[in-house]
Amino acid sequence: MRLEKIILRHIKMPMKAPFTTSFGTVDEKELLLIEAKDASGITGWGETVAFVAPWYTEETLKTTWHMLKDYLIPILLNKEIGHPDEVTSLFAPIRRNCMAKASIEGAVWDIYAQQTKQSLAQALGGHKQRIEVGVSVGIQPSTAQLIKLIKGHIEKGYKRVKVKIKPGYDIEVVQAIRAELPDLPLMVDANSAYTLDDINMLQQLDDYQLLMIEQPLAPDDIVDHATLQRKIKTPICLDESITSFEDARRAITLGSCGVINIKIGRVGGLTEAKRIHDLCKENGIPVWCGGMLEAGIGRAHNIALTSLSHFILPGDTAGSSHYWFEDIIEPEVIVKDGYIEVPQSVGIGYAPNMAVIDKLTICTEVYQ
Ligand code: OSB
Ligand code: MG
Repeated sequence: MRLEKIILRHIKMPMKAPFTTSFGTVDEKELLLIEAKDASGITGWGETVAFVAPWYTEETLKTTWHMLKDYLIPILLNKEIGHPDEVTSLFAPIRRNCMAKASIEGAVWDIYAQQTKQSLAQALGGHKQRIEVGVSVGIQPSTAQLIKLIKGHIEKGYKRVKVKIKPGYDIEVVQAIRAELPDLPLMVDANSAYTLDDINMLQQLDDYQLLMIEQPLAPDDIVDHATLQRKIKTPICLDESITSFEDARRAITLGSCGVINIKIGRVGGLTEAKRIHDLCKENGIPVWCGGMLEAGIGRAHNIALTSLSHFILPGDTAGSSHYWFEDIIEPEVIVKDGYIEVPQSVGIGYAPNMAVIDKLTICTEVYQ
């Protein structure tokens, strides 16, 4: 393939409810949509997942825009690309900036799937026909409100619930949930809000049958996580700390985690995500697909990735209506009895809804 035109659209989407973690709140999602046109007339779509502020990782909407415009698009435009895996090598001279790289690499994968007349899931080597879905619940003003929300999600069929924790909103919250919902498949995510000084509280969490505790310690750490994992029984799941295959290999070698959450944007694209999946499979480390409050295009990529065999735990890929009044794809992503059907049609399996996209677009840039 040869990309001869790339259209970037800056989109702002109102969220149904604000999403709060230990570090920040998102109440509207801004993103860049990448529409990449191949010389043969095929169009592929990608989506950036970086937030406006750098609280989750160092990338922001503006840094992804800068990287795309000044480095990544110039590398790919008019270059002959045989297979999407080549994009990872072409981008290798650019350090990090994983979310920027992943957004356009996703569009290349979409084109490749269409060119080879496969679904994106098939192109990636995924065979699951449907995927299991969990839901991630942000920090709430009260425990009563949190439990009410969780009960609503269970009624909708979600297979597991993740709650965000932070210092002062942790053990009591877990205790309260367990008192009412003793059998709920439950996990917590700290988004790096703790240090080894909090070991007492982290050890107390062992009493609540949590499936895992996600990213308790620093985003750039795998040493303290290894120390912590030796002192608690609950498996640690790494999120922020894993930005590449090499990070995953080192974390597994050190015993820093029992589970890895794979996010396409965090690791720089689908090719790297697949490599991490394969490594975890060889090493018996369960994986699941994380979420970044994606709109429909990013969500479609997550669904395709999750069709790979070793995504054995429910992901954070809730349905469109969990986040949006109106999603940017047709049909919207639907969760039924806790499952999403993996689309079998060619490409990402959902069509961009241009009427909604046009309504939400703040500005457009064209590169050719
Ligand atoms: O840490 O997994 C996280 C959302 C934004 C940033 C980081 C995280 C999350 C979530 C929600 O937990 C996942 C989702 O519903 O998309
Ligand atoms: Mg997380």
